[in-house]
Amino acid sequence: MKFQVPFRLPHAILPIALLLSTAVVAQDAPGGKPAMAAPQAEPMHMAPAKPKVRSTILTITLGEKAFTLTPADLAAMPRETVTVTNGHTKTTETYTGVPIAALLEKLGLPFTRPNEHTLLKTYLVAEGTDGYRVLVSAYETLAPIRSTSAIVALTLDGKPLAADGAFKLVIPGDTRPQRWVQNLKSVTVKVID
Ligand SMILES: Nc1nc2c(c(=O)[nH]1)N[C@H]1C(S)=C(S)[C@@H](COP(=O)(O)O)O[C@H]1N2
Ligand SMILES: [Mo]
Repeated sequence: MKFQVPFRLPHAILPIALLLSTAVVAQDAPGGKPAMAAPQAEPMHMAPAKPKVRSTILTITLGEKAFTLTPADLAAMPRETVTVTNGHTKTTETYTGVPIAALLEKLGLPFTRPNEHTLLKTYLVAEGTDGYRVLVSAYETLAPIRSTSAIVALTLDGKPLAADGAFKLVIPGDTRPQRWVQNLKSVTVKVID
């Protein structure tokens, strides 16, 4: 097929047009860097301000409702075991602990049909003793939704968590362990308006 040029551009127009387009790009991107920075692979997080201290007690809160749980309290609750790949160490890890669903149930939010929409607009702020905090959607912690439970782990490969404290949040399916809060000290549950 023959490409038909509708009219002949005067030879001077093309360089001028190129110059103009360069000027627009330069205005968008001071310093010659692209205006939209490419997503960076590393680093993904900032170091928390407070030192790491072993977690020994877990506080769960939803508005006025608050519970403090000891390792023995959690060990007495129904537990689940999850096998995950730690994207950081590239190893397979087996954690046992209490599903977040059980904590939500304790706070009056069991996964039932009448609660489904509330759970869809509920989030958790999980905090470590060092002040490291992450957000998790309540819905994505539930086994009926993601086929595996997010848990408050008590043991790793059958042994206590050692340096990771008494409790560690483990979210199976995360390809990086950034949300696996070590030395977990609190889970604050919030329902958006
Ligand atoms: N309390 C707490 N938990 C945390 C962190 C942290 O700084 N504090 N770092 C996270 C990050 S960024 C990673 S990669 C994982 C893995 O930790 P590791 O260095 O023990 O493998 O822990 C996550 N959990
Ligand atoms: Mo990390």
